[in-house]
Amino acid sequence: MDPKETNEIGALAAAKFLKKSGLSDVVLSRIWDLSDPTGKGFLTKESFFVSLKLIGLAQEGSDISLKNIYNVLSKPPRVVKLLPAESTDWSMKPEKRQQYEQLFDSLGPMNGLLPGAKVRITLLNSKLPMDTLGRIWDLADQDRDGSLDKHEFCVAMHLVYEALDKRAIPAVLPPQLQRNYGSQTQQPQNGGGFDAFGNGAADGGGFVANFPTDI
Ligand SMILES: [Ca+2]
Repeated sequence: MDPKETNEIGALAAAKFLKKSGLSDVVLSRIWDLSDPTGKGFLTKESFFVSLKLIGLAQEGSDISLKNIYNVLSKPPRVVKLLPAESTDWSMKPEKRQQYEQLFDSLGPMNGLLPGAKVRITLLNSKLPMDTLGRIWDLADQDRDGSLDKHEFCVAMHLVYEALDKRAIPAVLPPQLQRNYGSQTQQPQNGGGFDAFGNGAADGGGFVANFPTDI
C-alpha cells in the first residue's frame, strides 16, 4: 500500500471530514463500515463517494444501507464546517437599516436609485481598501445595474461597517442580506456588470471626510 497514493483518503482525514456532517459517531461508524467493508483503513475515491451518499441518506432519515445507495437524495449531503453562529449571521439590525435608509435618502436618489458614482464617494470615505470596497460593491449591487436601490445601499453600508469592524467580507452575499430573504424568489442575474471601483483613479475631491462614523 502506498500511503502517498493521492486517490486514497486516510482514516483520520476522512473521519474529520465526515464529522462535519453533524451526524452522531454511531451513525458515522456504520457509514464508515459500509464505505470500507474490507477494513482497509482508508477510503478510495469510490468509497468516499459511497460514504457521502450514505451521509445524505442518514441526513434525510433514510436507512443507511448499500441497497439504498442509488436512491435519489431529496437534498445533497451536507458536509459543512460548523462555524460559530456569530460569524455566519450577517443580519442587519432594524435600527441600523433605518439609519442606512435615511442616509440613502439624504444622498438624493433619482427614481429610487443612487448611481455608482454617487455611492462611490460615500464608500471611499470609509477609507477601506479599494479591493474590499470593490467586493462590497459587487455583493451589494445584486442586479448589477450599476446603481444601488435602497435595499442594495443598506447592504453596502452594512458590509462597510462590518468591514470597519475587522470582519472579513463574505465571498457570496449572506442569505440574511438577500432581498427576498425568507422567500424562494431568485433575483435575475443580468450580465453587463458595472465596476464602480475597477477603473479610474479616485479624484481628490472624493475624499471628503464626511463619512458618517456615528452610525
Ligand atoms: Ca442595483
